Amino acid sequence: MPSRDRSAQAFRDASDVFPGGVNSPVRAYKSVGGSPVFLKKGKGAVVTDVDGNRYVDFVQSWGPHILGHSPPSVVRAVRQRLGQGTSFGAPTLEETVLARQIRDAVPSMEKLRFVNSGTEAVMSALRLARGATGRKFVLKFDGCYHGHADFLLVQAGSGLATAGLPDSGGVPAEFTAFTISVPYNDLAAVRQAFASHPGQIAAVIVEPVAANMGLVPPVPGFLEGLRDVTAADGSLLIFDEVITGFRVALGGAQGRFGIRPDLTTLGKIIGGGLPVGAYGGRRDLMDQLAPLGPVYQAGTLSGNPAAMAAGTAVLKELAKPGFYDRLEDKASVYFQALGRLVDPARHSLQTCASLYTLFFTPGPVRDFGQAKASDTQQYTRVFWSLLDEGVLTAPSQFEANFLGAAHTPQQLNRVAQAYARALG
Ligand code: KE4
Repeated sequence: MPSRDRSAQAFRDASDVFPGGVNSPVRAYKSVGGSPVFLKKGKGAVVTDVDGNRYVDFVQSWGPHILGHSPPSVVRAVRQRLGQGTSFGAPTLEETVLARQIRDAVPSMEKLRFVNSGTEAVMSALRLARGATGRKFVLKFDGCYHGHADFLLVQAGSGLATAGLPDSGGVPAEFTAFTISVPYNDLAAVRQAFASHPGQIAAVIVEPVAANMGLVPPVPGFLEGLRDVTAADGSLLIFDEVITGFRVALGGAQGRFGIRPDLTTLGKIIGGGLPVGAYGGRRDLMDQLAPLGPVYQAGTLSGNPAAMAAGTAVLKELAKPGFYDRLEDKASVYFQALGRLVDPARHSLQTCASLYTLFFTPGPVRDFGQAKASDTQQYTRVFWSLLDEGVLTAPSQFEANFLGAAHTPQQLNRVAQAYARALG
């Protein structure tokens, strides 16, 4: 059993100054118990904690590190940029460079704007949707998480699901009165919501591959149905691709599944681990933003040059021929190895591209209700067993795990063996 005494002391110290000892709830290991590891460095697929323990990392900062930690080209680009100044509050060339890379890969984003987080991107996109349509209601899906804007903390996934919080304190009922939440993958429920609110729903926002209740892919026809229902009602379709963007394909889930949303939100990968978010879409919508139009959104550090430089370096790598084929070929070998270990009567392994979740409930898991039936005590037991063998997975059943280019077949083979012992 590796010593994690320094992490434990660090957690005690942090708990004196941060609520729960962390700056984001899921990091506190509340749902798996125990004391979280404090990480010191990352290189490739491996992270090292403050006790010197090394782990093959599948959290990957919750998605940005599709290339692995500290990729040389990214570190070089950020170092070079930082030496010229960290932020100006003025436009820089780097913003346009990254925006053009994004638009080349995601053509539905005819215009876009950078912000500093996924939360900001989603909050801004929904304000724009309401401003452009003049409608009040927004429709989301149970178990999906779109950041922590007040009106979206309804049946949300990720840290709220982890904490068993269907909603959040501090959000007056009036703030969520125009938020409709229905089960994921349930087109009938969506149609019913539109029938009950004809011409009143500004937008449907969806994780095109849900990754915040554990990994729940869309059933065939679900995304196409959302596109049809919203178009028929004059409502907007927003793909929240903060996780899936540049993850499940260079063109994101919209490229993988061939659906063109009206607006898209991005984060994580496009900043290479530095704070960034983006939202964009139809030109006629985006041109309603200040300073052109009446919908306001702003940010001191939006388009931060170092984050732009990091994003550009990452997207240059991702655009190289064969990147996603190689990643998914490697991932599918690993998933097949895991698949041979699971007992369909007790587990379900759900994957999409380089994302996966092992649920401790028979599958398929198609929505939040089914995900919540998972045996989180079994999840916890396996989490700690893997951690003790040097494998860092998501410290919550209601999160996804991330593979990247840096995970080697040898590491993945060793990890599969650790799973075999943990599940044995
Ligand atoms: P941020 O504000 O955390 O950058 O992004 C919010 C967000 C928006 N949309 C989707 C689909 C997301 O997954 C997220 C944030 N993802 C979680 C992990 N599931 C962030 C981890 C955390 O909260 O610490």
